[in-house]
Amino acid sequence: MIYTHIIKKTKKVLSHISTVAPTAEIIGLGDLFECTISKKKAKTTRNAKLKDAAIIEEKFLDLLTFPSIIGNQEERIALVTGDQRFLQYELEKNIDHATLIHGHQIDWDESFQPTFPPIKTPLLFFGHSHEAAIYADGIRQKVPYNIPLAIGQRSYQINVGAVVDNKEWCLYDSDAMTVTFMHA
Ligand SMILES: [Mn+2]
Repeated sequence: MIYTHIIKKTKKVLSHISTVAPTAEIIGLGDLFECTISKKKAKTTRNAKLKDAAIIEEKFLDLLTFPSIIGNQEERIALVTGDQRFLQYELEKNIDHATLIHGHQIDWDESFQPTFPPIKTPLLFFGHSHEAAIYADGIRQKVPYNIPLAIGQRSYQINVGAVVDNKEWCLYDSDAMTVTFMHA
């Protein structure tokens, strides 16, 4: 069962969130699923069976009780299967002083340097590459774990990291205007 470890990690993150921030609203940042058909093959694949395009497990679906942004994986699964359920997620979400997108909406050059899209909020949160990262006005900085970072008047672009590899998530307090990188 390939998915057992993903379910385990997702449960650990959700339980950590409920311990640390029981009243926090949870929002996923995309790529909840993984398309098992490659990017290259996906160009010509249509009407594939869902079981051939993604691993979908009831036990995992049961954990997804929160809204999410759409990721490139959901888009690819929808493309190759025609299954519209994978397009139910929002492309962008705006919350207090923050914009949420998936990282495939950012331009990445060959050395993975991002050009962020123009947004109206000081904070941009995204997921995509499985590595937490923080950019202050576009310049990458060291990720501070477990320490609330005061946003002040700056603009930050924040990759919250991945549940699947490192059980990472980010706590954003929009009243205190702090961001805390977390490891479950
Ligand atoms: Mn992605």
